[in-house]
Amino acid sequence: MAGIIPKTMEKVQHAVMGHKNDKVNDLKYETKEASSSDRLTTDYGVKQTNADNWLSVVNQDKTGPLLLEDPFGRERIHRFDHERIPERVVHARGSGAFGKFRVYESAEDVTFAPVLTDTSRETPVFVRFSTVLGSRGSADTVRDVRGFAVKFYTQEGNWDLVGNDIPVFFIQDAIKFPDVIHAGKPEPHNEVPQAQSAHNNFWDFQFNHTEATHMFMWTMSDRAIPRSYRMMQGFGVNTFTLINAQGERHFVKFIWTPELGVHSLVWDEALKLAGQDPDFHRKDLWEAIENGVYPKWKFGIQVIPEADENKFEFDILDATKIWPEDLVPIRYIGEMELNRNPDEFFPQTEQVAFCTSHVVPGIGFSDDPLLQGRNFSYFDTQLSRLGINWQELPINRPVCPVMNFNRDGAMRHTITRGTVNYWPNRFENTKPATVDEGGYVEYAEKLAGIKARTKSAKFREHFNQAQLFWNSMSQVEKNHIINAFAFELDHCEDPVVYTRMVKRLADIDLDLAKTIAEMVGGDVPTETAHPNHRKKAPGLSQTEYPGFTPTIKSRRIAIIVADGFDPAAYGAAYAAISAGLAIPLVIAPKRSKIVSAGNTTTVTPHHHLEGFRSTMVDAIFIPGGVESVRVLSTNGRALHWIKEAFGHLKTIGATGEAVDLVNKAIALPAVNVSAADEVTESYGVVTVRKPKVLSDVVKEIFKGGDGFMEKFFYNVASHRCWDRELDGLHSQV
Ligand code: HDE
Repeated sequence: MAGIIPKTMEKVQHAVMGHKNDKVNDLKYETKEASSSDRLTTDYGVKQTNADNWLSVVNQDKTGPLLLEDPFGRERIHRFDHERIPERVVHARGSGAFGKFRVYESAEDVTFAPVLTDTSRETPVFVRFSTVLGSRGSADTVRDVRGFAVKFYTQEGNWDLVGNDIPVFFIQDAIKFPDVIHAGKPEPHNEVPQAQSAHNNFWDFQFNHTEATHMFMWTMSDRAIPRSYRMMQGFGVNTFTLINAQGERHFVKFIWTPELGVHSLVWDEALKLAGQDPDFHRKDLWEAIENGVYPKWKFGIQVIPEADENKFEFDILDATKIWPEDLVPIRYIGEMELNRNPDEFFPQTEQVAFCTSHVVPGIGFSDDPLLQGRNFSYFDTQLSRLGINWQELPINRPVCPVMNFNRDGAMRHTITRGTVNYWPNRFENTKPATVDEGGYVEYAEKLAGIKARTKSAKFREHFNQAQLFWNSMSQVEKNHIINAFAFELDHCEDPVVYTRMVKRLADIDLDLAKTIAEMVGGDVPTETAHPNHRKKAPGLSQTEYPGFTPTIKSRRIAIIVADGFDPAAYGAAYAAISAGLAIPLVIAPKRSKIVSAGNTTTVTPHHHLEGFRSTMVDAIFIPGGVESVRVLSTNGRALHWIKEAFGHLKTIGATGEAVDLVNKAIALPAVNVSAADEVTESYGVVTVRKPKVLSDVVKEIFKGGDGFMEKFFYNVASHRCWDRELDGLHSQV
């Protein structure tokens, strides 16, 4: 990653080392540093004198045959041949980080788990974000669900909360997981397409499987193309339970809400980034942590007392249903911060292994049939990926003592002294804990029933919440969902697939179905068996999601210059962007030195216009300068940068002569640019003719003035200019 980003702030690498973090301390002893005083050895410790030549028979300076006896040569190749382990069958592509979790409000009324009640406690965590469908080498920005898996290293053992960025799932019963995944993964005959749901099999399954209807509305929404892992919500999806000191049980859903707000890419940008920068999200997370702009999430719970289990029109154990926030409010009780990047990808991010069945005292399962199946699956999958001793791996082992009579198995590391390896034993060594000692006790749930392959009647209703989701979207989000369906179904060549899917959409909203039928072909439906109930719920729309303070923190802002740029405007903007903890990236026609007008300032750009693309930044700023603007106006790529950023609804700022450059690139009468000295803001394009105005206002910026930079930053913090899209301007340049 080095060289891609400037370090705008003092590097706060691994700052958490200074804090008390039991997991980081635990891992210290496993971590080696390579240094120049080290000497190359084999794995069995013998120093090597030559690491470049396989031992061979040399005859009068001629290269001879290699000798199989060379242990150095063979070890290198054997080790290399076995470097790969099976990638995860789902969620293969991901990236992770260390951090800490703390509750600021005790949830002791509903649980006795110290991780959720002890406000003085800091629990170390490791979090892995992922896509679901793609292979390990696939692109980050594809349309897909994102995994959000958190391992809490608590003093009572590991708690794995293995969630997604979408609160519901495609299926209600684990037995169907292989089917939904097979249908989404590349098709079996030709292994096409990679990391895409836009194909016949995926949509064939969605039609044939009505319980997926709610979930596919979410995956067609902007939630499936996040701007950053740092700007996604996380949901435990399944219903868990909490048990308090009085022995009372509550049903619970877990929610993470990001401090930076919930934001997405636009689809065209996501498509381009998949080729231009397939590691976009991975780099973004790394970069934010290295820059000390630590991602944070609030941790919330939705709680339903046991007695109210059947009070809702949906079954609260059905993972295809949300608990609408107006019925069951989210209670935010804690916060998570990610503040340390892994030291090495493979032993940490790749080998981290999560298990939904790993909960700690005070937290339990419910009878959610999806969760019950997951509890079986995760342990099983770790056996095939990592082997039976997977929990001994440094990243997976708990920070509290582990003591039992599990023994042996491939790659066993722990060496336990003593003469017995069973319980009960004559020494009473390692005996079960009492409740007072913190032993886990299952809740004494009363169970009665007959054996059958069926579920409660409420599980059979599949459209209400799909409608609720659609109705709750803002107009912009509805447009994006329409475009997503139009794209996906256009990639289904089989008319049976897209024709049936259009019919299915009529079960959600007739107008939606009609619009998609027009776009992709198929019969235009005229009636529906499931008219839209028109109800809405809070918290579903991300453009209308409350509760975060708009900020430019960690946003990438390109400053485009060429020789002869205005040094005052450049310097003021660079300083203001850095001060706001955003990342200024200087982009020019070349990466060698660029000199300002009057030769007063020389800058070395971070990238050139061809190497970097507008898709990789959140906003662009162009300072004036007669010569700089003349050069940029004749550079097709520079004009394309501005047009593309405009098309992707990004904030564009320009001062002095650069106002004309923006005008040339965009050339839309509806977009006003500054004609005189005053700062003008129109459709997220912020301009001012007189650079002096800019510098004055920059001085004012932290006083809350109403000048150029403030308007520019306000727009950047608003993420995108939706009005540009609503008025159809984005597609006209
Ligand atoms: Fe998973 N899932 N899943 N899943 N899942 C896996 O476990 C499975 C489901 C989720 O970063 C696998 O270690 C079944 C829902 C995440 O390492 C596997 C069912 C949710 C990750 C598995 C589900 C998830 C996984 C593959 C249906 C959201 C990545 C590798 C009953 C709450 C964790 C692995 C990481 C990974 C099985 C459904 C989230 C095969 C059987 C619902 C974030 O065990």
